[in-house]
Amino acid sequence: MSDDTIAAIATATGVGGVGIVRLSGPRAIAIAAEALGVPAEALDRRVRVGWAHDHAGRQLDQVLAFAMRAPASFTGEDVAELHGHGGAHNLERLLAAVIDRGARVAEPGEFTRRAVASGKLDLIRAEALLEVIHAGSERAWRLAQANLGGRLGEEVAALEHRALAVLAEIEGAIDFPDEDLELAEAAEVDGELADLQAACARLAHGFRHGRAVTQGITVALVGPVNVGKSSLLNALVGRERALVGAAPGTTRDWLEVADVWRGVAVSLIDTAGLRATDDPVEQRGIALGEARVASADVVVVINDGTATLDDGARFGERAVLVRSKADLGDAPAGLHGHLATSAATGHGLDELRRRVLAVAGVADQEGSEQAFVTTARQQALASAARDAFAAARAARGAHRPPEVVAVELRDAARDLAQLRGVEVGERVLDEVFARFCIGK
Ligand SMILES: Nc1nc2c(ncn2[C@@H]2O[C@H](COP(=O)(O)OP(=O)(O)OP(=O)(O)O)[C@@H](O)[C@H]2O)c(=O)[nH]1
Ligand SMILES: [Mg+2]
Repeated sequence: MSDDTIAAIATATGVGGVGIVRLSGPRAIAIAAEALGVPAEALDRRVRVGWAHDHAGRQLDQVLAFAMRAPASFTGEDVAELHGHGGAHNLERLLAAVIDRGARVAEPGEFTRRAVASGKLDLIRAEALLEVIHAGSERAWRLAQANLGGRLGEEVAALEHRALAVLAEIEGAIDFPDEDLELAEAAEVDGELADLQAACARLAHGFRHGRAVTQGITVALVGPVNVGKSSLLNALVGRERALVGAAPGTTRDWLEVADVWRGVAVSLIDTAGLRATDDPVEQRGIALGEARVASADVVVVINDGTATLDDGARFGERAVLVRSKADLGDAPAGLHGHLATSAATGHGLDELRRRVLAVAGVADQEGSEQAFVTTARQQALASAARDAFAAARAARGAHRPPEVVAVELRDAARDLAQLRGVEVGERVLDEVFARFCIGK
Protein backbone atom coordinates (compact mmCIF):
# COMPACT_ATOMS: atom_id res chain seq x y z
CA MET A 1 0.00 0.00 0.00
CA SER A 2 1.27 3.44 -0.86
CA ASP A 3 1.43 6.02 1.90
CA ASP A 4 0.77 9.01 -0.32
CA THR A 5 -2.49 10.04 -1.93
CA ILE A 6 -2.58 10.72 -5.65
CA ALA A 7 -5.07 12.74 -7.65
CA ALA A 8 -5.71 13.44 -11.32
CA ILE A 9 -8.37 14.47 -13.78
CA ALA A 10 -9.60 11.08 -14.99
CA THR A 11 -11.67 12.26 -17.93
CA ALA A 12 -10.46 13.53 -21.30
CA THR A 13 -9.37 17.13 -21.45
CA GLY A 14 -11.69 19.42 -23.33
CA VAL A 15 -15.33 20.31 -23.08
CA GLY A 16 -17.73 17.70 -21.71
CA GLY A 17 -20.88 17.44 -19.66
CA VAL A 18 -19.09 15.94 -16.70
CA GLY A 19 -15.45 15.63 -15.69
CA ILE A 20 -13.99 13.54 -12.90
CA VAL A 21 -11.21 14.24 -10.43
CA ARG A 22 -10.12 10.97 -8.89
CA LEU A 23 -8.13 10.42 -5.72
CA SER A 24 -6.51 7.25 -4.42
CA GLY A 25 -4.54 6.57 -1.27
CA PRO A 26 -4.91 6.74 2.50
CA ARG A 27 -6.19 10.35 2.61
CA ALA A 28 -8.31 10.21 -0.56
CA ILE A 29 -11.67 10.17 1.18
CA ALA A 30 -10.68 12.67 3.87
CA ILE A 31 -9.44 15.16 1.27
CA ALA A 32 -12.56 14.85 -0.90
CA ALA A 33 -14.79 15.26 2.16
CA GLU A 34 -12.82 18.28 3.25
CA ALA A 35 -13.26 19.90 -0.15
CA LEU A 36 -17.02 19.46 0.26
CA GLY A 37 -17.02 20.52 3.90
CA VAL A 38 -18.57 17.26 5.11
CA PRO A 39 -17.30 14.49 7.40
CA ALA A 40 -15.58 11.57 5.58
CA GLU A 41 -18.36 9.17 6.59
CA ALA A 42 -20.81 11.27 4.62
CA LEU A 43 -19.29 9.93 1.39
CA ASP A 44 -19.54 6.27 2.36
CA ARG A 45 -21.88 4.19 0.24
CA ARG A 46 -23.82 7.19 -0.99
CA VAL A 47 -23.46 9.77 -3.67
CA ARG A 48 -23.38 13.23 -2.21
CA VAL A 49 -24.12 16.52 -3.96
CA GLY A 50 -22.28 19.52 -2.65
CA TRP A 51 -20.20 22.56 -3.38
CA ALA A 52 -16.48 22.03 -3.53
CA HIS A 53 -14.33 24.80 -2.08
CA ASP A 54 -10.72 25.64 -2.53
CA HIS A 55 -8.32 25.73 0.39
CA ALA A 56 -9.11 29.37 1.05
CA GLY A 57 -12.83 28.61 1.34
CA ARG A 58 -13.84 30.02 -2.06
CA GLN A 59 -16.72 28.21 -3.72
CA LEU A 60 -15.62 26.34 -6.87
CA ASP A 61 -18.17 24.01 -8.45
CA GLN A 62 -21.18 21.94 -7.55
CA VAL A 63 -20.11 18.31 -7.68
CA LEU A 64 -21.22 14.75 -7.04
CA ALA A 65 -18.86 13.00 -4.67
CA PHE A 66 -18.53 9.45 -3.48
CA ALA A 67 -16.02 7.15 -1.87
CA MET A 68 -14.93 3.55 -2.30
CA ARG A 69 -13.19 2.05 0.68
CA ALA A 70 -10.19 -0.26 0.29
CA PRO A 71 -10.04 -2.92 -0.94
CA ALA A 72 -13.30 -2.56 -2.89
CA SER A 73 -12.02 -0.03 -5.42
CA PHE A 74 -10.19 0.04 -8.75
CA THR A 75 -6.81 0.60 -7.12
CA GLY A 76 -7.51 -1.52 -4.06
CA GLU A 77 -6.92 1.61 -1.95
CA ASP A 78 -9.36 4.17 -0.59
CA VAL A 79 -10.67 6.03 -3.63
CA ALA A 80 -12.81 9.16 -3.88
CA GLU A 81 -14.23 10.81 -6.97
CA LEU A 82 -15.47 14.32 -7.52
CA HIS A 83 -17.71 14.60 -10.56
CA GLY A 84 -17.72 18.22 -11.59
CA HIS A 85 -18.82 20.01 -14.70
CA GLY A 86 -16.67 19.14 -17.71
CA GLY A 87 -14.30 21.81 -18.91
CA ALA A 88 -10.57 22.08 -18.59
CA HIS A 89 -10.42 25.13 -16.36
CA ASN A 90 -13.14 23.96 -13.98
CA LEU A 91 -11.46 20.58 -13.51
CA GLU A 92 -8.03 22.14 -13.08
CA ARG A 93 -9.49 24.20 -10.22
CA LEU A 94 -11.05 21.11 -8.61
CA LEU A 95 -7.75 19.25 -8.95
CA ALA A 96 -5.85 22.17 -7.41
CA ALA A 97 -8.30 22.12 -4.50
CA VAL A 98 -7.37 18.53 -3.60
CA ILE A 99 -3.65 19.03 -4.29
CA ASP A 100 -3.69 21.99 -1.86
CA ARG A 101 -5.13 19.66 0.74
CA GLY A 102 -2.24 17.21 0.51
CA ALA A 103 -2.75 14.98 -2.50
CA ARG A 104 -0.09 14.86 -5.19
CA VAL A 105 -0.57 14.82 -8.94
CA ALA A 106 -0.55 11.23 -10.21
CA GLU A 107 2.05 9.97 -12.67
CA PRO A 108 0.82 8.54 -15.99
CA GLY A 109 -0.87 5.19 -15.33
CA GLU A 110 -0.31 5.43 -11.59
CA PHE A 111 -3.86 4.44 -10.63
CA THR A 112 -3.57 1.30 -12.74
CA ARG A 113 -0.08 0.64 -11.39
CA ARG A 114 -1.48 0.73 -7.88
CA ALA A 115 -4.24 -1.67 -8.98
CA VAL A 116 -1.55 -4.07 -10.20
CA ALA A 117 0.50 -3.62 -7.02
CA SER A 118 -2.49 -4.46 -4.85
CA GLY A 119 -3.36 -7.52 -6.94
CA LYS A 120 -6.55 -6.08 -8.44
CA LEU A 121 -5.24 -6.58 -11.98
CA ASP A 122 -2.43 -8.63 -13.47
CA LEU A 123 -0.01 -6.88 -15.79
CA ILE A 124 -1.52 -8.45 -18.91
CA ARG A 125 -4.93 -7.04 -17.99
CA ALA A 126 -3.39 -3.65 -17.25
CA GLU A 127 -1.84 -3.67 -20.73
CA ALA A 128 -5.20 -4.72 -22.16
CA LEU A 129 -6.89 -1.85 -20.33
CA LEU A 130 -4.60 0.59 -22.13
CA GLU A 131 -5.54 -1.08 -25.41
CA VAL A 132 -9.26 -0.85 -24.66
CA ILE A 133 -8.84 2.89 -24.14
CA HIS A 134 -6.83 3.32 -27.33
CA ALA A 135 -8.75 0.85 -29.51
CA GLY A 136 -9.30 2.46 -32.90
CA SER A 137 -11.13 -0.38 -34.59
CA GLU A 138 -13.69 -3.07 -33.83
CA ARG A 139 -11.12 -5.87 -33.81
CA ALA A 140 -8.65 -3.94 -31.68
CA TRP A 141 -11.41 -3.35 -29.18
CA ARG A 142 -12.57 -6.97 -29.19
CA LEU A 143 -9.04 -8.29 -28.72
CA ALA A 144 -8.35 -5.82 -25.93
CA GLN A 145 -11.61 -6.68 -24.17
CA ALA A 146 -10.84 -10.42 -24.47
CA ASN A 147 -7.48 -9.89 -22.78
CA LEU A 148 -8.97 -7.55 -20.21
CA GLY A 149 -11.46 -10.31 -19.50
CA GLY A 150 -8.50 -12.58 -18.78
CA ARG A 151 -8.22 -14.71 -21.92
CA LEU A 152 -4.47 -14.32 -22.39
CA GLY A 153 -3.74 -14.33 -18.65
CA GLU A 154 -5.64 -17.58 -18.20
CA GLU A 155 -3.84 -19.28 -21.06
CA VAL A 156 -0.45 -18.19 -19.76
CA ALA A 157 -1.32 -19.27 -16.23
CA ALA A 158 -2.37 -22.69 -17.55
CA LEU A 159 0.94 -23.08 -19.42
CA GLU A 160 2.88 -22.05 -16.33
CA HIS A 161 0.93 -24.57 -14.25
CA ARG A 162 1.75 -27.34 -16.73
CA ALA A 163 5.43 -26.35 -16.77
CA LEU A 164 5.52 -26.61 -12.98
CA ALA A 165 3.86 -30.03 -13.10
CA VAL A 166 6.56 -31.34 -15.46
CA LEU A 167 9.19 -29.72 -13.28
CA ALA A 168 7.82 -31.63 -10.29
CA GLU A 169 8.17 -34.91 -12.19
CA ILE A 170 11.74 -34.11 -13.16
CA GLU A 171 12.64 -33.03 -9.65
CA GLY A 172 11.25 -36.33 -8.40
CA ALA A 173 13.89 -38.02 -10.52
CA ILE A 174 16.56 -35.80 -8.93
CA ASP A 175 15.44 -36.65 -5.40
CA PHE A 176 15.27 -40.38 -6.09
CA PRO A 177 18.10 -40.98 -8.55
CA ASP A 178 17.63 -44.76 -8.48
CA GLU A 179 14.09 -44.47 -9.78
CA ASP A 180 14.61 -43.17 -13.27
CA LEU A 181 11.40 -42.01 -14.97
CA GLU A 182 9.41 -45.00 -16.21
CA LEU A 183 9.37 -45.32 -19.97
CA ALA A 184 5.71 -44.31 -20.17
CA GLU A 185 6.28 -41.33 -17.87
CA ALA A 186 9.29 -40.27 -19.89
CA ALA A 187 7.26 -40.31 -23.10
CA GLU A 188 4.57 -38.28 -21.38
CA VAL A 189 7.10 -35.70 -20.20
CA ASP A 190 8.58 -35.42 -23.69
CA GLY A 191 5.15 -35.06 -25.25
CA GLU A 192 4.15 -32.40 -22.75
CA LEU A 193 7.36 -30.44 -23.32
CA ALA A 194 6.78 -30.50 -27.08
CA ASP A 195 3.21 -29.26 -26.54
CA LEU A 196 4.37 -26.47 -24.24
CA GLN A 197 7.05 -25.36 -26.68
CA ALA A 198 4.48 -25.31 -29.50
CA ALA A 199 1.98 -23.35 -27.42
CA CYS A 200 4.59 -20.71 -26.54
CA ALA A 201 5.74 -20.56 -30.16
CA ARG A 202 2.14 -19.95 -31.22
CA LEU A 203 1.77 -17.19 -28.66
CA ALA A 204 5.00 -15.48 -29.75
CA HIS A 205 4.09 -15.82 -33.41
CA GLY A 206 0.61 -14.41 -32.79
CA PHE A 207 2.20 -11.08 -31.91
CA ARG A 208 2.12 -10.08 -35.57
CA HIS A 209 -1.63 -10.50 -35.50
CA GLY A 210 -2.01 -8.89 -32.09
CA ARG A 211 0.10 -5.89 -33.03
CA ALA A 212 -1.57 -5.45 -36.44
CA VAL A 213 -5.03 -5.58 -34.89
CA THR A 214 -4.14 -3.38 -31.92
CA GLN A 215 -2.03 -0.75 -33.63
CA GLY A 216 -3.26 -1.00 -37.19
CA ILE A 217 -1.05 -1.47 -40.26
CA THR A 218 0.53 0.79 -42.83
CA VAL A 219 0.29 -0.18 -46.48
CA ALA A 220 2.31 1.63 -49.15
CA LEU A 221 1.43 1.71 -52.85
CA VAL A 222 4.53 1.90 -55.04
CA GLY A 223 5.38 1.58 -58.70
CA PRO A 224 6.45 3.48 -61.80
CA VAL A 225 4.70 6.69 -62.82
CA ASN A 226 1.21 6.48 -64.24
CA VAL A 227 0.47 2.82 -63.46
CA GLY A 228 -2.61 3.83 -61.45
CA LYS A 229 -1.40 3.97 -57.83
CA SER A 230 -3.49 6.99 -56.89
CA SER A 231 -6.52 5.57 -58.72
CA LEU A 232 -6.15 2.33 -56.76
CA LEU A 233 -5.92 4.23 -53.48
CA ASN A 234 -9.10 6.15 -54.29
CA ALA A 235 -10.88 2.94 -55.30
CA LEU A 236 -9.77 1.18 -52.09
CA VAL A 237 -10.98 3.94 -49.78
CA GLY A 238 -14.07 4.67 -51.88
CA ARG A 239 -13.56 8.41 -52.31
CA GLU A 240 -11.47 10.76 -54.37
CA ARG A 241 -8.64 11.43 -52.00
CA ALA A 242 -5.58 11.47 -54.29
CA LEU A 243 -5.21 13.43 -57.51
CA VAL A 244 -5.31 11.29 -60.64
CA GLY A 245 -4.02 12.45 -64.00
CA ALA A 246 -3.26 11.08 -67.44
CA ALA A 247 0.18 12.68 -67.42
CA PRO A 248 2.94 10.79 -65.57
CA GLY A 249 4.23 12.39 -62.37
CA THR A 250 0.87 13.53 -60.99
CA THR A 251 1.65 12.55 -57.40
CA ARG A 252 4.69 14.42 -56.13
CA ASP A 253 4.31 14.12 -52.33
CA TRP A 254 3.37 10.99 -50.50
CA LEU A 255 0.00 11.09 -48.81
CA GLU A 256 -1.61 8.97 -46.13
CA VAL A 257 -5.27 7.99 -45.82
CA ALA A 258 -6.90 6.13 -42.94
CA ASP A 259 -9.31 3.29 -43.64
CA VAL A 260 -10.65 0.21 -41.89
CA TRP A 261 -10.46 -3.24 -43.53
CA ARG A 262 -12.28 -6.13 -41.86
CA GLY A 263 -12.16 -4.31 -38.56
CA VAL A 264 -8.43 -3.52 -38.78
CA ALA A 265 -7.20 0.10 -38.97
CA VAL A 266 -5.24 0.58 -42.17
CA SER A 267 -3.11 3.57 -43.08
CA LEU A 268 -2.76 3.66 -46.87
CA ILE A 269 0.17 5.55 -48.35
CA ASP A 270 0.27 6.78 -51.94
CA THR A 271 3.70 7.63 -53.28
CA ALA A 272 5.19 9.60 -56.13
CA GLY A 273 5.69 7.36 -59.18
CA LEU A 274 9.22 6.07 -59.68
CA ARG A 275 11.13 7.33 -62.70
CA ALA A 276 14.49 8.84 -63.54
CA THR A 277 14.09 12.61 -63.43
CA ASP A 278 16.18 15.78 -63.33
CA ASP A 279 13.49 17.73 -61.51
CA PRO A 280 14.84 18.21 -57.96
CA VAL A 281 11.34 18.54 -56.49
CA GLU A 282 10.25 15.26 -58.04
CA GLN A 283 13.49 13.59 -56.90
CA ARG A 284 12.84 14.81 -53.37
CA GLY A 285 9.24 13.54 -53.53
CA ILE A 286 10.42 10.10 -54.61
CA ALA A 287 13.04 10.01 -51.84
CA LEU A 288 10.51 11.01 -49.15
CA GLY A 289 8.14 8.32 -50.42
CA GLU A 290 10.88 5.69 -50.27
CA ALA A 291 11.67 6.63 -46.69
CA ARG A 292 8.01 6.15 -45.77
CA VAL A 293 7.81 2.85 -47.66
CA ALA A 294 10.77 1.55 -45.67
CA SER A 295 8.68 1.47 -42.50
CA ALA A 296 5.44 0.20 -44.07
CA ASP A 297 4.10 -3.19 -42.95
CA VAL A 298 3.01 -4.13 -46.46
CA VAL A 299 4.15 -2.80 -49.84
CA VAL A 300 1.80 -3.13 -52.80
CA VAL A 301 3.97 -3.15 -55.92
CA ILE A 302 1.89 -2.00 -58.86
CA ASN A 303 2.41 -2.39 -62.58
CA ASP A 304 0.01 -1.97 -65.49
CA GLY A 305 2.08 -3.97 -67.97
CA THR A 306 3.45 -0.96 -69.85
CA ALA A 307 6.19 -0.17 -67.34
CA THR A 308 9.41 -2.00 -66.55
CA LEU A 309 8.74 -5.07 -64.47
CA ASP A 310 9.45 -4.77 -60.74
CA ASP A 311 9.48 -8.04 -58.79
CA GLY A 312 9.41 -6.20 -55.44
CA ALA A 313 12.23 -8.46 -54.18
CA ARG A 314 13.75 -5.59 -52.17
CA PHE A 315 10.62 -5.58 -50.00
CA GLY A 316 10.99 -9.27 -49.16
CA GLU A 317 7.90 -10.82 -47.61
CA ARG A 318 6.24 -7.41 -47.28
CA ALA A 319 5.51 -7.27 -51.02
CA VAL A 320 2.15 -7.91 -52.70
CA LEU A 321 2.46 -7.83 -56.50
CA VAL A 322 -0.46 -6.27 -58.32
CA ARG A 323 -1.40 -5.71 -61.94
CA SER A 324 -3.50 -2.59 -62.38
CA LYS A 325 -5.98 -1.54 -65.10
CA ALA A 326 -7.09 -5.16 -65.65
CA ASP A 327 -10.19 -3.78 -67.40
CA LEU A 328 -7.95 -2.87 -70.36
CA GLY A 329 -7.35 -6.49 -71.34
CA ASP A 330 -5.48 -9.69 -70.57
CA ALA A 331 -2.32 -9.82 -68.51
CA PRO A 332 0.81 -9.11 -70.48
CA ALA A 333 3.47 -11.81 -70.17
CA GLY A 334 5.46 -11.33 -67.00
CA LEU A 335 2.47 -10.16 -64.96
CA HIS A 336 0.71 -13.52 -64.86
CA GLY A 337 1.49 -14.16 -61.22
CA HIS A 338 0.29 -10.70 -60.19
CA LEU A 339 -3.08 -10.08 -58.64
CA ALA A 340 -5.29 -8.46 -61.28
CA THR A 341 -7.10 -5.33 -60.15
CA SER A 342 -8.97 -2.48 -61.73
CA ALA A 343 -9.64 0.85 -60.14
CA ALA A 344 -12.17 1.48 -62.89
CA THR A 345 -14.37 -1.58 -62.19
CA GLY A 346 -13.37 -2.50 -58.64
CA HIS A 347 -12.21 -5.91 -59.80
CA GLY A 348 -9.78 -7.65 -57.42
CA LEU A 349 -9.96 -5.04 -54.65
CA ASP A 350 -11.46 -7.37 -52.03
CA GLU A 351 -8.85 -10.00 -52.78
CA LEU A 352 -6.15 -7.31 -52.54
CA ARG A 353 -7.38 -6.29 -49.08
CA ARG A 354 -7.42 -9.94 -48.01
CA ARG A 355 -3.85 -10.55 -49.23
CA VAL A 356 -2.55 -7.37 -47.64
CA LEU A 357 -4.02 -8.35 -44.26
CA ALA A 358 -2.56 -11.85 -44.61
CA VAL A 359 0.91 -10.45 -45.35
CA ALA A 360 0.57 -8.19 -42.29
CA GLY A 361 -0.04 -11.32 -40.22
CA VAL A 362 -3.71 -10.69 -39.49
CA ALA A 363 -5.37 -14.06 -38.95
CA ASP A 364 -8.36 -14.59 -41.20
CA GLN A 365 -10.54 -15.54 -38.31
CA GLU A 366 -9.82 -15.17 -34.66
CA GLY A 367 -10.56 -18.52 -33.07
CA SER A 368 -13.08 -17.75 -30.38
CA GLU A 369 -10.88 -19.15 -27.64
CA GLN A 370 -7.46 -18.32 -29.06
CA ALA A 371 -5.36 -15.87 -27.05
CA PHE A 372 -3.05 -13.31 -28.63
CA VAL A 373 -0.15 -11.36 -27.19
CA THR A 374 -0.28 -7.68 -28.11
CA THR A 375 2.86 -6.06 -26.73
CA ALA A 376 6.57 -6.48 -27.42
CA ARG A 377 7.09 -7.23 -23.72
CA GLN A 378 4.64 -10.12 -23.88
CA GLN A 379 6.11 -11.43 -27.11
CA ALA A 380 9.67 -11.39 -25.78
CA LEU A 381 8.65 -13.48 -22.76
CA ALA A 382 6.59 -15.94 -24.84
CA SER A 383 9.66 -16.39 -27.10
CA ALA A 384 11.94 -16.85 -24.10
CA ALA A 385 9.62 -19.51 -22.65
CA ARG A 386 9.47 -21.25 -26.04
CA ASP A 387 13.29 -21.33 -26.19
CA ALA A 388 13.57 -22.60 -22.61
CA PHE A 389 11.16 -25.48 -23.38
CA ALA A 390 13.20 -26.23 -26.51
CA ALA A 391 16.38 -26.28 -24.42
CA ALA A 392 14.75 -28.60 -21.89
CA ARG A 393 13.78 -30.98 -24.68
CA ALA A 394 17.28 -30.84 -26.14
CA ALA A 395 18.77 -31.62 -22.73
CA ARG A 396 16.49 -34.64 -22.37
CA GLY A 397 17.29 -35.77 -25.91
CA ALA A 398 21.01 -35.63 -25.08
CA HIS A 399 20.44 -37.60 -21.83
CA ARG A 400 21.74 -34.76 -19.71
CA PRO A 401 21.17 -35.08 -15.94
CA PRO A 402 17.66 -34.09 -14.75
CA GLU A 403 19.13 -31.09 -12.92
CA VAL A 404 19.93 -29.52 -16.29
CA VAL A 405 16.41 -30.09 -17.57
CA ALA A 406 15.02 -28.65 -14.33
CA VAL A 407 17.01 -25.43 -14.74
CA GLU A 408 15.49 -24.86 -18.19
CA LEU A 409 12.00 -25.63 -16.94
CA ARG A 410 12.37 -23.20 -14.07
CA ASP A 411 13.40 -20.56 -16.61
CA ALA A 412 10.35 -21.30 -18.73
CA ALA A 413 8.02 -21.11 -15.73
CA ARG A 414 9.62 -17.84 -14.63
CA ASP A 415 9.22 -16.34 -18.13
CA LEU A 416 5.54 -17.27 -18.12
CA ALA A 417 5.07 -15.84 -14.62
CA GLN A 418 6.71 -12.60 -15.71
CA LEU A 419 4.45 -12.52 -18.75
CA ARG A 420 1.55 -12.38 -16.28
CA GLY A 421 3.41 -9.72 -14.34
CA VAL A 422 4.65 -11.74 -11.38
CA GLU A 423 7.99 -10.51 -10.03
CA VAL A 424 8.72 -8.08 -12.82
CA GLY A 425 11.13 -5.30 -11.94
CA GLU A 426 10.33 -1.64 -11.42
CA ARG A 427 11.97 -0.78 -14.73
CA VAL A 428 9.57 -2.96 -16.68
CA LEU A 429 6.63 -1.45 -14.78
CA ASP A 430 7.96 2.05 -15.51
CA GLU A 431 8.02 1.22 -19.21
CA VAL A 432 4.55 -0.29 -19.28
CA PHE A 433 2.89 2.54 -17.39
CA ALA A 434 4.73 5.35 -19.15
CA ARG A 435 2.43 4.61 -22.12
CA PHE A 436 -0.65 5.41 -20.04
CA CYS A 437 -2.23 8.81 -19.73
CA ILE A 438 -2.40 10.70 -16.47
CA GLY A 439 -5.58 9.85 -14.61
CA LYS A 440 -5.73 6.19 -15.64
N1 LIG B 1 -8.72 1.94 -67.71
C1 LIG B 1 -8.17 2.23 -66.55
N2 LIG B 1 -7.43 3.34 -66.40
C2 LIG B 1 -6.88 3.63 -65.21
C3 LIG B 1 -7.07 2.76 -64.09
N3 LIG B 1 -6.39 3.27 -63.05
C4 LIG B 1 -5.81 4.40 -63.48
N4 LIG B 1 -6.10 4.63 -64.77
C5 LIG B 1 -5.64 5.78 -65.56
O1 LIG B 1 -4.23 5.81 -65.54
C6 LIG B 1 -3.76 7.16 -65.47
C7 LIG B 1 -2.82 7.35 -64.29
O2 LIG B 1 -3.55 7.15 -63.08
P1 LIG B 1 -2.97 7.60 -61.69
O3 LIG B 1 -3.85 6.99 -60.67
O4 LIG B 1 -2.77 9.05 -61.63
O5 LIG B 1 -1.58 6.86 -61.72
P2 LIG B 1 -0.37 7.02 -60.69
O6 LIG B 1 0.35 5.72 -60.66
O7 LIG B 1 -0.82 7.54 -59.40
O8 LIG B 1 0.53 8.08 -61.45
P3 LIG B 1 1.66 9.08 -60.85
O9 LIG B 1 1.11 9.75 -59.64
O10 LIG B 1 1.89 9.99 -61.95
O11 LIG B 1 2.84 8.22 -60.57
C8 LIG B 1 -5.00 8.04 -65.38
O12 LIG B 1 -5.30 8.52 -66.67
C9 LIG B 1 -6.06 7.07 -64.92
O13 LIG B 1 -7.36 7.45 -65.35
C10 LIG B 1 -7.88 1.58 -64.29
O14 LIG B 1 -8.11 0.77 -63.39
N5 LIG B 1 -8.39 1.37 -65.52
MG1 LIG C 1 -0.33 9.21 -58.37
